[in-house]
Parts: sequence; structure tokens; C-alpha cells
Amino acid sequence: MSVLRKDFLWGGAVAANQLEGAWNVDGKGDSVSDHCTTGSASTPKRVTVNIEPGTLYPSHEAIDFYHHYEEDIALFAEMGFKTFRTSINWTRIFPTGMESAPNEKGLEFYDRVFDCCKKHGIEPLVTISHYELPYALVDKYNGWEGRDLIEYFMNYCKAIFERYKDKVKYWLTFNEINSGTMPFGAILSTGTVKGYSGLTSEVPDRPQERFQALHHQFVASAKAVKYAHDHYPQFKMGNMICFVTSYALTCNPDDILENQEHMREMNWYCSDVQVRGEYPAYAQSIWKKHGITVKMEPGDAEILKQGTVDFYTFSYYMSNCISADKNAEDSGGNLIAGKKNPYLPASDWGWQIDPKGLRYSLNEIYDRYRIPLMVVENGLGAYDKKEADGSIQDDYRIDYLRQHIQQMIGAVEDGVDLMGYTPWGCIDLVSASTGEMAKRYGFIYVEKYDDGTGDLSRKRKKSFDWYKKVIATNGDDLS
Ligand code: BGP
Repeated sequence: MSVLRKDFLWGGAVAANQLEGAWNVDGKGDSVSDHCTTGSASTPKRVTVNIEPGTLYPSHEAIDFYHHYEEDIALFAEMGFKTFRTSINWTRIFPTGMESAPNEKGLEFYDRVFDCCKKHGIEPLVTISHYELPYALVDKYNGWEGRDLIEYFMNYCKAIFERYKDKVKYWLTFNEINSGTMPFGAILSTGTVKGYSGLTSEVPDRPQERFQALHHQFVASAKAVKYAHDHYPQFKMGNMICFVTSYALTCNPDDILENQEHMREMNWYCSDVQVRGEYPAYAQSIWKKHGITVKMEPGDAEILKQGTVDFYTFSYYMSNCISADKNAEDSGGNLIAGKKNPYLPASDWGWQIDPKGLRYSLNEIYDRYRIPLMVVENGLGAYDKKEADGSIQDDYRIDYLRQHIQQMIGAVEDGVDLMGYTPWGCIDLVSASTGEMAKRYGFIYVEKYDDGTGDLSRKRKKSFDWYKKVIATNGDDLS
């Protein structure tokens, strides 16, 4: 008998910029993601100040969810989804982020998407900002380094809260807000890349800007949460963290301390602010280490206190090891890499697969905060192969998900209050880190390739039926 809640929110997760396409349709402006080219496992993608003619920008067409959403949501419903996590593309609503009135055509698109979800009994879970910062704000303010973005973000929130107040109940403010603690986050998350054209792997690291930008995101998030609580008491407001749990590579106390420091900066810094409503004591040592000063204004501390989230959500793909020994062998990873764990296998992109780390993380997070949790991203990016009969036998993906769900259930048995599970990229889409289509996560295959070809047709993979059964039995049958 399932230990999961009866109303457990099974579903899947995507982000607008990675699947919608229609990047300049119906008045949409360009976001920072629209300025990123295609890369691969071995070649980093580029970000360009200007859209270069003849260069392929994968978000521009993506899998054209903009025109296929009905078919796609019907497939999600067929799997039995209770929830669908997607984001609103900020630039569909405010093309430059700075307009005073929203773009009606953009609002209408999400009306159609959420109505379609409702028709199928699917509850939308909406990320307000998922790597979709208007590029005009990068250009004018160096992204979130500019304090003015707090008010632009609030205009955006007010417009979508009011418009969708009867259609959306669950909201997440910033996707993987802790991206800003890492150099790579400067591109997609904080947008502190004004004037930069070049490889995403070579973006100049300016921690002063990233941490200042993060402060503005914290204030913006807290303001949005408070505003929602004041005006729409039915809303549930969450945060979203890229949780990459790390272990000390050895029991050498130097490794233990190094790992503690790493865990704080990477995994706890942002959620301590968003859940507890104030900066943690150790924030000082992080700022000191980077030689930076975070500027705060009177009233910021109050707003952080007043805008704490109702639930905590996170992505979980992998774990890492941390060592004081700089010569230890490196591993790959999303946003940040660590040291190789000799006990773990890794994906083709070097992400170390660690299902037990999910149980461990859920317990650590719940012990710390004691508010409901949700795993809003998890999954295996893989090169899928089409068999001679056209089918996709993705047993490796089923194995990955099965093991993670088993550990997730273990955590619930340990006492964790878990609301739901939405595996990443429930339909194949563009990779956030590499910009490729070849890194597939979906239960649904999409005929779209890295050279831009493909007829965009959809096809159920083997994992589609497997996940359908998992949902139907509320996680009892994982065979
Ligand atoms: C997270 C992001 C997603 C997503 C996922 C998988 O970091 O929130 O947007 O893409 O990782 O990463 P990737 O697409 O790089 O494989």
C-alpha cells in the first residue's frame, strides 16, 4: 500500500524557453535563452549579443509546443498526470520587461494552455522565471544587477497573478535560484552578461555582480510571495533550488570542512533566505571569501522576513564529491562540477547517478525546514536510439527513474512530507546547459534534431507506459 499522499502530485516538468519555440510570434520579445546557440556534450554553446543570421538558436523553434500544446497535454493526460510544471515566458507578457501594459496575445496563449490542463484535470505548477529574462534588461541593467528589475518583476507578477488567479494555484518564483551562486548562472539566471558574446564556458566570473543580483532576486521573490499572500490567499508559493548534494571525498577533516563550506554556498544559502526569511550567519564568510559587499536597502530585511515560501521545491539529478585536494579527479555536472565518486556511475554527460543521494537530500532538507517538499525535476538525459520498428526502448531511463522513486518513497517512510514528483523534460526538449536536442529526457520522443531538421512529430517511448502504470498505482508498481 502506497505511503505517498492520496493526492500526490505526479506529473512532469518543462520550461517555456526550452519547448515553446515561436520565439518572436504574437509580440514576444527575446529572452536571454533566445541569444544562446546550440552546443553539445563536448562543445559549449555560445551566447551572442546580437542574433546572428544563419546561426541556429535552438529556443527559436524548440519543439514548437506553442502550436502543439493540445496534443502534448493530451499525451500527459494519457499518462495520468495530476500536475504539469511549466513556466511563463516573461517576454511573451512583457517583451522588453519594461512595458507598463502586458501583451494580450501572450496572456491569451497561457489562458489556452491552462484551460487545456484543466480540461484534462491537470493542475498547472507555474515557474514565474525559468531562464527567460528579457534580453532588453540584460542590455540596459546588466540583468538582475540592476535594482530596478525588482519592480519590473513585480509588474509581471501582478499581471499574471491577476489574469490566472482562477487557473493556477501553485507558483515557483525563480527556477534554480542558486544558479547565481555559480559562474554559469550569470548567463541564464542572473543575466549579468551585458555586452558578452562568447562561449558560455568562458563567461567572465564576476561574483560581486552575481551576489548583488541574487540579493535583488531574493527581494523580488519575497515581494511576490507577500503580494500573493495578501491578495490571493488560495495561492501556494514555492521556491526552487538546484540541489546537488555533495559528500566529502574522504574522512579527512579538511575535506569535511571544505564540503560544509561548499554545501552552504551551493545548496543552502538561497533557501535559508527564502524559507527562514533572513541571511544565514555564514553568509558573511561567503562574501568575504569572494571579496564582495552586497548592498542592501532599508526595508529589505523586513520584506525578506515577510515573504517566506510555503513549500520548498528542487531539482535533483546527481551528487558530487568535494575535496581539499585539488588534484582529485573531476566529475561533470549541471552548473557546477565536483570530484568523482568512485562508487557511482555517470550519464553520458558525466552527471553522477545517485538515487540514494535523493533520499539523503530529502531528509536533510526536511529536517532543516519542516515545510512540504516537492521534487520538481529529476531524470536522465540520454542519447535515445530508434529501433528498426521506430520504437524507443529506453530501459535505462526507466531504471534511473525507478531507483529514484524507490528512494523518494524511502524518504517519505523516513517522515518527509512530500507533495509530488515531476520528472524533467517529460517530453523531449532543448537542453539548458548544452542547447542540444540530442540530450533527451522525455517519455515522449520528438522528431527534432540538432541541425534544426525533423518534422516535430511525437511518439511514445517505452517509458511512457511504464510511468503511466507508476502513476495509476500511486508508486506501488515500479516494475
Ligand atoms: C536544470 C534546469 C532545466 C533543465 C535541467 C536539465 O538545471 O532547471 O532547465 O534543463 O536542468 O539540464 P540539461 O537540460 O542541461 O540537461
